[in-house]
This record gives sequence, C-alpha cells and structure tokens, in this order.
Amino acid sequence: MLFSKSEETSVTKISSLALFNIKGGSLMRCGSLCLEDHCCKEFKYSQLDSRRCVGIQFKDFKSTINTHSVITGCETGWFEFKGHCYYKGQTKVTWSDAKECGKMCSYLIEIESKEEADWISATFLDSVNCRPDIFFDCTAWTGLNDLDIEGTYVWDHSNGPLIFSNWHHQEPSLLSKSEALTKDCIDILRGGVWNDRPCSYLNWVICEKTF
Ligand SMILES: [Ca+2]
Ligand SMILES: [Ca+2]
Repeated sequence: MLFSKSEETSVTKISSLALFNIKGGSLMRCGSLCLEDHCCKEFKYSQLDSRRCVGIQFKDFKSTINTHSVITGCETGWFEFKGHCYYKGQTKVTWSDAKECGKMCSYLIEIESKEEADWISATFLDSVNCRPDIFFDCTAWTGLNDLDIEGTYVWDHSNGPLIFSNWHHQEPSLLSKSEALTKDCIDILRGGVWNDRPCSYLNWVICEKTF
C-alpha cells in the first residue's frame, strides 16, 4: 500500500473518484481511514503535499502497472463499458435513495460522452416492453443535478461541472422557469438524451464504478 517518493507527484493527480482526500494527518491515520472504509482498496499518502491522504476505491491503473495487478473485469450482474462497470437496480426510487449506489462501492452514473450515453440506453433502457412515451417509461436517474444553484448542473459523485451534455430537445425545462425550479434531478431517457425532473420522482437507478 505504500508508495515511493517518485510516485508522490501522482497523488495530486488522483481522479475525482477518490473516496476521501484530506490533508494534515499521519500515515498511520491515512491507513486506518482506508481500512475502516469497506470501499477503500488502496490509499496514497504524500508527506510533500501537506501530508495529503487519498483513499481510492479501485486499482489505480497508472500506479499498479509495475506491480502486475490483474484486471479482472466486472462482477456478476454488472455490465462493462470502457473500463467501467454498470448495474441497474431492481426497484424505482427517488433520486436521494438512488445514491444508495454508494453501498455497492459505486455511484449514480456520470455520463462523459455520447458513446457512453448511447451504450447506457442500448444496454439498460431500450426494450420492446417500453411504452411509447420516452419521458414516462424506461428512464433512469443520473448523478447530474442542480440542487445547489438553479441552472448550474454538477455531477453528484465527482462534484464536477457539466462538460459533455446530451439534453433532449427543449430540456432542461427551457420553456418554463418555474417548472425548472421544481426539477433539479436529471434522468436519461431512451436514446441517451437527458431530462430534468422533481427529485421525488420514482425512477430506475443505474450505478457506475471502475473495476
Ligand atoms: Ca461515466
Ligand atoms: Ca432545476
């Protein structure tokens, strides 16, 4: 679990998928934080960078190249796409309940490309059993929301801004400001396009994680 001095620089480049990222503690403390968190697979500690401690829930590919770690793929029930694993929940839940993805060491889907949106739709949403109205059947929560600042969309898990977007025509509720105010959680529809909804809406959940 320990990293050499030459690897210290990589600590600051850790992806947003870090479970925790704190400064000022000891190496021992950093190790116990990781042990206490069942999602933590690896931690990095840097004396040089204000004693930064970062917990990671997956194998960091760059740092494990030298240790010949084996890439095992996704667990049963999870589907793989470009190094990430995806799982569709069994019940419809509100957006805040959808964050239970965390219990499976994963997070609500964060969609970074058209390819990912299309793949998610094809894998989890397109079905012959879906009713014609794409807004009301075969939809699923994403981690995207504007709960903090109306109109400013952020991804829940990485806390990152919206760079790639794939809104459905006239979404997010562009025609009615008052409507947009009540719709702060974003879901993905068939075809991979996005729509805003009240967070209390009962929707399917798709969780994502790296393997
Ligand atoms: Ca993603
Ligand atoms: Ca809104």
